[in-house]
Amino acid sequence: TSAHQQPSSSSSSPPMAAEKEAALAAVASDSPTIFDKIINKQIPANVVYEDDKVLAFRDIAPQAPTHILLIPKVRDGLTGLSKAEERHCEILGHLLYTAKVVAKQEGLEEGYRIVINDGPNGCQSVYHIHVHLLGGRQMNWPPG
Ligand code: TR5
Repeated sequence: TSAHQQPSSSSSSPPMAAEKEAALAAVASDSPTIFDKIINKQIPANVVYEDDKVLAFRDIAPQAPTHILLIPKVRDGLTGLSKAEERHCEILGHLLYTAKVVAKQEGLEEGYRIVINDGPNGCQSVYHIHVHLLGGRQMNWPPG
């Protein structure tokens, strides 16, 4: 989709399946991502929560009435969950706890879903770890 600013998604091309786009994104998984520009305020984002370690902002292509991404401000090798090492335990816990705080802030009393896509099969398209917080509608199971 146009939300994913990958080289393959020029406006003249037809929309690409998310799965294919995710596979292409994995090729350059160690490069800076669009999220660095959001952290550095080079491009705007709709920020809903921020502290010294974590930034939370609304997804540009929401898949639910509430769709927020939570990211660490410093990637520190954490391109995805599969790259996690023991030193990342604190930030991983902080991301999850912050997801709960933001869910409450967003009024998601009826529940919500937390998603971390990893790698091509997980449909990951941005290689800076992020937690999706989705809510405001009934989620389905199994997921697609
Ligand atoms: O597919 P994964 O799990 O990697 O999730 C990446 C998410 O980043 C998708 O849900 C995209 O919609 C979202 N995304 C991509 C861009 C973007 C964004 N959310 C907010 N703002 C964004 N900007 C400015 N640019 C993007 N390319």
